[in-house]
Amino acid sequence: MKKKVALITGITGQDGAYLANLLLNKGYKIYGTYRRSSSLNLWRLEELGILDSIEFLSLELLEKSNIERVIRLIQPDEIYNLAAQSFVSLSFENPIYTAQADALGVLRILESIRMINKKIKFYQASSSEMFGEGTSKKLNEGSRFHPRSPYAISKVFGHYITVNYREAYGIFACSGILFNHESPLRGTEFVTRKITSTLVEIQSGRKKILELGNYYARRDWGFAGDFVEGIWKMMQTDKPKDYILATGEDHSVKEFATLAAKLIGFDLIWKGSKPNEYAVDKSTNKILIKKNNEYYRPSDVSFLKGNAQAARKHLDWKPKVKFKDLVKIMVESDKKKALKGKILN
Ligand code: NDP
Ligand code: GDR
Repeated sequence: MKKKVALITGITGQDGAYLANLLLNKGYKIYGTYRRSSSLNLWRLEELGILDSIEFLSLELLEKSNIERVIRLIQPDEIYNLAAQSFVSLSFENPIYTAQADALGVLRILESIRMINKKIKFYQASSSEMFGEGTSKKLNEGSRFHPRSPYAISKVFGHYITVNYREAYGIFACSGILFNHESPLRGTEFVTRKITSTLVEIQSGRKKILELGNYYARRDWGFAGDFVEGIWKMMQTDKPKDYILATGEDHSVKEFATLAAKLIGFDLIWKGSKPNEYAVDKSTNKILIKKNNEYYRPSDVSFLKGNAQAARKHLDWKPKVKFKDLVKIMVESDKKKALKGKILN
């Protein structure tokens, strides 16, 4: 039988690497796209040991002709659009670039599919950030969007344009509304990996302190390896539909940091009062974690928790890795890297 061909935009990112690994195990031929730059970001694919199994093509979300050329050339069966300016904080500094990439970039791909071959299946990486502020209840596919950042607003456009191309042109186009998912391959700008990598570096004497923004924010954190399975399952159904992927549990940044510190071997004591609490290492009495206003966002989302019942029912998907194990996996990986003297990128 002919191998299925998948195009993964954003293959150099966290989800791109895990998804490529999954699809390779399922026998796909994988084309992955990278941004042309002076230094290629291939460490995740190297860590998974799959760098040599992927055909690379350069693709920039801002260039329609570039996108069209890539799709015409490889004629994929499935396109997974994971590429995005994905850091919420940065979207406040670069809102126009973020909208170009995360909103119009999606449309450029969909338009190319419409022109070239409407049979190509399309997956869009939508985000729980689209729900924004509102409720501490579990959110489902019918919950209202109230996006709170240029990133989230761009993702809302990407989401609805995907729905529109499905409804208007009959393209198999679906969105996964994914809640936060983390791993040892997470970028160190995101809070979970910032916490595990910095605390490990403090332990090995390379850094002195961990400075965070709003550590009372609560998120529904899962493991990226589980979530890419759900992404693939969405693309294998008879009828395209949008699904939430989430664990259904919420924890605060403070809880994440406290557990990570404990697993690394620090005995933390939290002192002071909200919102100026700080954590001291009991054995040295030195401040280990403190607040830095620089990491606050102009408007943040304080609580996100998802209900993935629909994915469970229709896709037979459920996350396997629990919060405590996720923190442990990330801490262990960073400890191992630090022991080998590696840079915690
Ligand atoms: P990453 O930030 O790790 O990866 C983003 C990828 O997009 C990288 O490969 C990056 O390339 C590429 N990219 C960025 N800008 C452009 C551009 N202008 N043109 C082409 N490629 C570009 O993100 P994740 O893997 O964590 O997330 C994957 C997708 O899922 C993103 O769209 C994100 O918004 C979305 N998402 C993620 C969630 C999560 O918790 N991880 C939750 C919900 C949605 P380079 O390596 O060169 O920077
Ligand atoms: P998020 O992830 O914005 O949810 O977006 P991030 O880890 O950046 O922030 C989560 C929460 O932690 C608070 N926070 C800090 N965040 C960072 N990065 N650094 C800090 O020092 C810090 N201190 C506190 C934040 O304010 C926030 O409330 C991620 C990305 O992967 C998106 O692309 C994706 O769409 C969403 O998850 C779902």
